[in-house]
Amino acid sequence: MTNDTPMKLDSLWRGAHAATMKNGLYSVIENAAIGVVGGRIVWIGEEKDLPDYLTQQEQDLGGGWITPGLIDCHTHLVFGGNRAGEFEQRLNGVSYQEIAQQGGGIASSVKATRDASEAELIASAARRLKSLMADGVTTVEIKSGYGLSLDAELKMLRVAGQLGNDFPVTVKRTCLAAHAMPPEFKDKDDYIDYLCETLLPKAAKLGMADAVDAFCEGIAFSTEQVARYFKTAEFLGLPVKIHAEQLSSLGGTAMAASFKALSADHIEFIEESDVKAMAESGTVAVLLPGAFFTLKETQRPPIDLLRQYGVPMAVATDANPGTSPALSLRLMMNMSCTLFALTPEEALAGATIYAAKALGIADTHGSLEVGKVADFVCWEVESPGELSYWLGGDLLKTRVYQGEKK
Ligand code: DI6
Ligand code: FE
Repeated sequence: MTNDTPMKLDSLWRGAHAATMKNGLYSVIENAAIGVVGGRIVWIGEEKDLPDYLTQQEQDLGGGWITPGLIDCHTHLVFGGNRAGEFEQRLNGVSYQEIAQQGGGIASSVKATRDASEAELIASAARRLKSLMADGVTTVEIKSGYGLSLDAELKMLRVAGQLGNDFPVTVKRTCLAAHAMPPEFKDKDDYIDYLCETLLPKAAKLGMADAVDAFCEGIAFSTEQVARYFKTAEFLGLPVKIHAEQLSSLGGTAMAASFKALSADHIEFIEESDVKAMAESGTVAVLLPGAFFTLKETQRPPIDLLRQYGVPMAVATDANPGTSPALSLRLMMNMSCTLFALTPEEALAGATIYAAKALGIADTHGSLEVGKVADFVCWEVESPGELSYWLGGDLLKTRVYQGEKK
């Protein structure tokens, strides 16, 4: 830029290297500088190339690495109670299914969530949200799915929205009403009818869901039932996502791809034809190593096939009280490397740019590029690979949300 008028910035950030994650790669800028106006990045490059500028706020980050703010694209952060007791039972040899038959499992979280007040749900979810934020998360997706009635699902979605108002974090809300069977219904098709006729239209009309999700599994809903529910979502203009092929291969992923699903999540049991369908529909593969680990699964998602077909891979916590009580997205990045053989670069792309794509917000979030929202983190590390290397710990130095230190 050879312009006589200096560029006017709200803030200028310098003093660290940046892994911008442009195109899903580190795309490193050494000795980077980032100029922000109105919460958006207006300039990014090497500090030595900075044109003349004026700003009220110049911040020296004091070394380390800057990355995009982390994006947790799959969580069930809002729920009543917890299931630590079931964890102990499982360690003593009681199976997940036996626990479910005794009224535990998802049903116990549904009861506790229905019984909890909004204030109680906000307070318990806020603690979990703060853990994610302290470890670099600036955008989080939160699903409903422990309400399973109009009132209780809307309560969960309202709580999720309130968390986004109360904290410096962007919340994307997903309606997962097709998660399990509520006790009032005996027949799965009847419940799906209720979701299509009543619950989804109401949630859409109130603008309380950014997307719609379903659990497609033998213990939950069939491919046909989920397809019917997705048709309603499509009619209402809501994008879809799916929990599929986690424990068995039912064809949910390929069906979801036919609806141009934003993402198919878990997907341990997908086959080559599913991967091909995902590549064609632009569906992101969301890997959830926390649930894989907790359930002691052995079938890994087919990472090589996903790479071969160029399907973008995201990594998320799946934070939930049953199968993934995970509160660090960085730990999930580590586990995606250790358990699924992702590279640390793929893991970081999976928690930034491809997580943004899984939420349909990659045009504004997930990488450090001009025009994008200025959500970024400066870490006390010597290389970006360290983010996937440490198991936990406190690496965050500075967290910037929409251009402000928060
Ligand atoms: N897949 C899971 O692993 C969780 N939900 C889902 O659809 C389980 C949630 C729970 O056990 O509470
Ligand atoms: Fe989940």
